[in-house]
Parts: sequence; structure tokens; C-alpha cells
Amino acid sequence: MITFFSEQHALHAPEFEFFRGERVPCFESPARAVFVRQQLLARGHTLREPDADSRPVLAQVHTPRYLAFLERAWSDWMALDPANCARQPFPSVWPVRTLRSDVEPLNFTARLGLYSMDNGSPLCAGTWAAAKAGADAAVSAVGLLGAGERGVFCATRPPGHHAGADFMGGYCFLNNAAVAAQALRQQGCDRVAVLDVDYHHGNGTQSLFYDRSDVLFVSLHGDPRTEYPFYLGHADETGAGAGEGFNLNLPLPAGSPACAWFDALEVACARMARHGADALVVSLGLDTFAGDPISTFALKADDYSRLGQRLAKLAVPTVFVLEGGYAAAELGVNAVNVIEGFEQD
Ligand code: OKP
Ligand code: ZN
Repeated sequence: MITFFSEQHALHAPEFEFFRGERVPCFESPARAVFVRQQLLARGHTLREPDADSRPVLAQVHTPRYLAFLERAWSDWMALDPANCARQPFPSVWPVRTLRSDVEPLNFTARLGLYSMDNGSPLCAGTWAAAKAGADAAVSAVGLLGAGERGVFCATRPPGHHAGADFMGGYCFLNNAAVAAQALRQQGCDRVAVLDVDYHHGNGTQSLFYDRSDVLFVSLHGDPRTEYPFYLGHADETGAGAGEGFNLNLPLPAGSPACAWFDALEVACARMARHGADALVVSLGLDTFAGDPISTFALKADDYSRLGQRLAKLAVPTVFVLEGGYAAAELGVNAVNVIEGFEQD
């Protein structure tokens, strides 16, 4: 399968994040993409540099002020103090209920809080460049589906599915899956489905399409009552307005076995088949893996081949977009198993 891969991913390499009050090395690391690239090449897949500019589609997914903030965030941070080149910015204050988010503060940290859902998404000098290359890959992949490809893989990082119209969060900055879905709509697909199989609910993607019937969002994930992102992803979120009935959440209890996960996948596939999508976007998180350090599902390497085979049965042109998966050394094998399972069928 043709894969879009950019070395720009490595420019996003913050040093630490907070975990249980301590500074720990980032789970979402450049090594993840290195392992995926290595496994793709070892198994004979073709890597291509993204060749599309996602800017017009980004403007349909994210707000102008969020994009402007993100693009300039590092230079604004540096302008405060030259010593900031060695410091990661984190938000410390957020406009929760009763506080205003319509007025953009001048203070950098206050703006960072306005545009963040958590303190778990560290920025560094190359964050914008890496995230932009990911969005470019998503649009490039859609172009290839238009040219007749059946499946295309975007081996991108940082991930995107927690990012909403005007906020970052959960290691995500630009919503690559939403960019792919929107680009497919622009390219003439009347109906698109987004299937999110990451362990964590794709709150950003859900929110971007919640009131729309043209893009169906279906997600399998750890129950948000105990799992990140906590504040979205419940089964009673079915869509709003014209989008009523076009959002399907299938939360599973933490610790669920693989058989329960595949049962939920059947429910997801039945809903997508009923949608009659012209194209499918898969938010391919691989943190459902038994060895994942921050998640509690139990899928094994062979289960990812089975996932790819099942998705191929939907018989719809498909863009796979890499999301999470933090057992870095196994990420390549698991990702390529999905891709090859899809091609096998
Ligand atoms: C991103 B994706 C460490 C806790 C974990 C949130 C998890 C983000 C997962 N501070 N932080 O969906 O794989
Ligand atoms: Zn995840």
C-alpha cells in the first residue's frame, strides 16, 4: 500500500510530559514513526513524501485564530524570553464554564490554555511543521483515492483525533482524520464514514462532525468514565440537528478482551454499511495493543491483520491515518499488519 511519510514528523520532539505529577519522557515520540517506517520498508511498501498543501482544508476544519496561534506559538513563546528555547510551554489556566473564550487574551499562557483541553500536549519548536506535514499527508492520500487507489496509509505523527476546531489536546494539534474526511467531501464524495479504533475516544473528530449527516463518526474506545478524554465518548452521544443518528460511540470497559472489541467492531461495520459511504477514513490508533503502556485493551499482533481484513470487506476506498500506539517497538508490526490484512482480502 502506498504510504505517505514525512521526515518532518521528527521536528515534533518535546522532551517530557506530566504523568501522575511527575515529568516523564513523552509516550508520543519520534521513535514511533521510525519503527513504522522501518517495518513498511522491510515488508516492501512504498513511501512517498506528502505532495499536497492542506491549508485550504485546514481552514474548513480549524478556526482561523487557532491556526494562527498554533503556527506562531513557538516564536511567541521565544519572544517572551530567549531562555524559553530550552523550556516547554504548558497551559496552567483554562476558560471553563462561566469564563469567556470569545476574547483572546494577550498573555501567552492564557492563550495556550484557551486553545488546549489538557496539559498533556507539550509544544516544541517543530510542532507546527510536523503537524502540518501530517495534514498534508491526509490531503495527499485523498488525492490518491480520487486517482483510483483502494487504500492509502498516512504514517504520520503527532496524532490528530483529540484536536477540535479550536483546541489541541491528547498529543494532537491538527485533526488529520477530519482533514481527510473534509477533503473527501470536497473531492465529491457525498457520504464519508470515519471509524476511530484508537483506545481513546476521538473527541475532536466527533465534535467537528456532530451536527452533520454527510460524515458518519463511529468510535470504539475505552469507557470515558474511567479513560481519557473523560468528558466525551459516551453511548448516548448520537449527533445533533441534521447530524442526529450520525454519531455512534461504542465504549468498552477498561480491560475488555479482544473478543468484546471485535464484537463491537461488527456493530460499527454494520452501521457504516448502512451509511453507504463513498469513502472511509480510519483513525488507526494501535494503543488497543496488549502491550500498550497507557491503555488496557488486549489485542495481539494477529488481531491487527484481522482488523484490516474486516475493513476491506466494507469494499470502500479507505484512508488509514495513524493515531496513537505507544508500545513503539511493536507499532510497526501492528500497523503494517492492518495494512496487509486490508490488501490481502
Ligand atoms: C492520545 B491518543 C499522561 C496521560 C495520558 C492522554 C492520552 C492521550 C492519548 N499524562 N494523556 O488518543 O492515543
Ligand atoms: Zn489513543
